Amino acid sequence: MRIIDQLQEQNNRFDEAIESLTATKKSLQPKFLYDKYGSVLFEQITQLEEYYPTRTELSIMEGSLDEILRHISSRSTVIEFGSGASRKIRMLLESGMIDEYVPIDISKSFLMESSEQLSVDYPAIQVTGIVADYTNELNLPKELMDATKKKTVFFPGSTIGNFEKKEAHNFLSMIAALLSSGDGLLIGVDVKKAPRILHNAYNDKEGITAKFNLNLLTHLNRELGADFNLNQFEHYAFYNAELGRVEMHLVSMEEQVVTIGNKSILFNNHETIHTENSYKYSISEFQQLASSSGFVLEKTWTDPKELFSLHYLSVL
Ligand code: AVJ
Repeated sequence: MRIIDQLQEQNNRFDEAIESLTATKKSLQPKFLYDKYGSVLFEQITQLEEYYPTRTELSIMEGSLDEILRHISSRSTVIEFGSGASRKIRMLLESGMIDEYVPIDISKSFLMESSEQLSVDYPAIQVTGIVADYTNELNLPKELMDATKKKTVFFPGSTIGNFEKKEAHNFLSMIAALLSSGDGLLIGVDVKKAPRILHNAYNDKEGITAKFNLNLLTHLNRELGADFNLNQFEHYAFYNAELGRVEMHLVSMEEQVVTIGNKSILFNNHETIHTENSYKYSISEFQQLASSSGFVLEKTWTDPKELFSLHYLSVL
């Protein structure tokens, strides 16, 4: 097991946060949700009754595992973007068909822990963890991208939904360009559905999603020495049917000034910080996006209620 840390070079990554917080419409990129505690809170979200994506994707994988593995084929390398707790990848690693696993995650401590455990549980598999922010430029070590080896990129959980449509196209095109002919992408995409189900999935009764969203401010207080008072902000999430996305915001519950370094940022009463978009796709919308980004559609799997979809795409 080895860990390659590409994030330490990106020492300006919080400059983006200050920039977007001082823009006319305040926002913060969802990657700032994932410090160590944020990753732990997200794992808790995946266990919630209201948050159907994770268990539905797992059930789809369980139901079609043999077929999925036939596409991935043997002695292959699997590169996973945003690896998190790796419950899904374990289903693939169990098959014994994968030689090398390359998890890529922005949370170093979370990645080291999960990579350590995986290399203990699967001693025959070479685990190379990469600490990186894949929404920014990504350069994977040459030896991992050897064209003679079959490679599959695994991008589960509908994290593709965090990208604006144009960015999603660019990101998929970047992956297609990284891969060689015959390689593939196994990607999970949340499907458009009744607004009430989507609303509930991001406004759980236990308030874990609210904690996850507010923890972003604790992350900035720690990393930037900011003085956000979490009691003066509130979680707010809703489904924007027109744009086909769930939006998460943090609402300023009074007029207040937050200091970050030498910057003072004024928040008007009820002004929001836009912290995440989670775009939802109909099956055909996503298939169009994938084929316009350099991929060939091989197979699409869904659950009986079409709550979630999993796609295997190949590169010509
Ligand atoms: C990890 C980005 C797929 O958008 O559903 C969960 C993150 N945000 N609850 C999603 C999330 C609020 C999740 N993704």
